Amino acid sequence: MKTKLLFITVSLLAATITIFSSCSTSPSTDEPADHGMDMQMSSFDPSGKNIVSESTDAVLYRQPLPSAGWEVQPKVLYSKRPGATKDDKPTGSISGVVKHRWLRRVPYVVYLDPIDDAEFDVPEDNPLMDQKQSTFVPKILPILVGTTVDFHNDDPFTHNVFSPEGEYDLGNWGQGQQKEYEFKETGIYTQLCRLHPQMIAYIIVSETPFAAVIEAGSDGSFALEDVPVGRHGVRVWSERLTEEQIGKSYTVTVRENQAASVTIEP
Ligand SMILES: [Cu+2]
Repeated sequence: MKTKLLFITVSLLAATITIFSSCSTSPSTDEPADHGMDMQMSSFDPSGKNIVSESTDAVLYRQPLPSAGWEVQPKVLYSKRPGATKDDKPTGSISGVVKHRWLRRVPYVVYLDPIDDAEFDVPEDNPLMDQKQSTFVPKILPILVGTTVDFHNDDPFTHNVFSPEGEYDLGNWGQGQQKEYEFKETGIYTQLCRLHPQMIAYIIVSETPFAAVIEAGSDGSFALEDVPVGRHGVRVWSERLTEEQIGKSYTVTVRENQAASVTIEP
């Protein structure tokens, strides 16, 4: 009974904050309101599967976002080149843009569907998922399946890393220390810290090394280099997209030494 009362109280509080923020900070009616919440709620869904609604009260645990500035800056945060391919196929590039209104607020990632007869080497240096000022950095990390990620703690206090989808808990460790984990299966892995419930990041494990993170607040453009020629499917993921939007594949044909363009409008 106490739990239920607490839930109702918290929900009412959240609703109040949401209404207040919507009135005071939303820059225009068709933009998502930044309700500025940075708290974990009772209906927290670590799988992310239920976080599909664009109504503000359905999204409960995202990172605080910069309140100042709505200017759009073209910026690709992360553009990944493949490790050495095992054969010498001719390549081209993909130049694209993601158009979706939540791009003003959260990062997106694009990645390629599996490529027939292509094998890729995992990077020699493990990519890093850092914990800095109680934030995972980066918030989205795309990797090739089989890659080992280093989890590092930069803060002068203890952090933890666990993932509901990965069913791993790497334990707790202090400043300057790190642990590693090998991702043997494709999928979206939420990264959480048991000690700081507001901390969240995502590791996107796909079957190719071709992926790009599109920073929140950017113009949505991205580029994928050294892609083998042929027809490819491009997919997009963000914590704000629905299962249906995540499930869509956008076909693009890459020709040798040419840039194929694709527009992704989830
Ligand atoms: Cu932590």
